[in-house]
Amino acid sequence: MRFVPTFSLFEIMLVIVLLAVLAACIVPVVQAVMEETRVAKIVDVSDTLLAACKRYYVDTGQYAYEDERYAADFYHGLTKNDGRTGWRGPYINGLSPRDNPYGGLVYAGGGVSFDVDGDGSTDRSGPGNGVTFEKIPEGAARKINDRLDNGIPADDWKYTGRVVWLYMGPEVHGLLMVYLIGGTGN
Ligand SMILES: [Ca+2]
Repeated sequence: MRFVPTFSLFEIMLVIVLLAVLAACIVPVVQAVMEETRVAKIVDVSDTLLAACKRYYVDTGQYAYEDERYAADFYHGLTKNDGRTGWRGPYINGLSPRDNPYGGLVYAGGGVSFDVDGDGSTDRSGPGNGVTFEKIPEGAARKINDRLDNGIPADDWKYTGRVVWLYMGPEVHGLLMVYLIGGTGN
């Protein structure tokens, strides 16, 4: 005679509840790990661009653009010969939405305006390099800020230091900007 296990409704309900509790415990952990991975990616891309922009500046004496919003070679100096004297690139393989784990645009520009030392006034402005990531949630921006702006007073972390974060409405969401090099000031 074959043994057929039977479960009471109570036992089945117990298993379902236990699975639900288990899932409720695991999901936040997985989400936290995924956010850490995304944060690390953005810090890594910023570091790569910093090195690339420095090499471009050493070669050309100018600040590069790498901006997919525009087609002209002038806006792709890190990947293509943009005609500037001394250009010896490419300085990076490319810059695409794959470099932004939150799915927004990412672009490096040839101008900066940052309160890098966090004293409340802009101290790096004018020609220089910064990188912008679109669609960055505030929680992730705060973590990136804590990695790159360690030591800058936290009260106004959104506006001071190398990392700046602005909420730009539901389409772009959070605009995260990281100072790289250049700019003049005190
Ligand atoms: Ca900051």
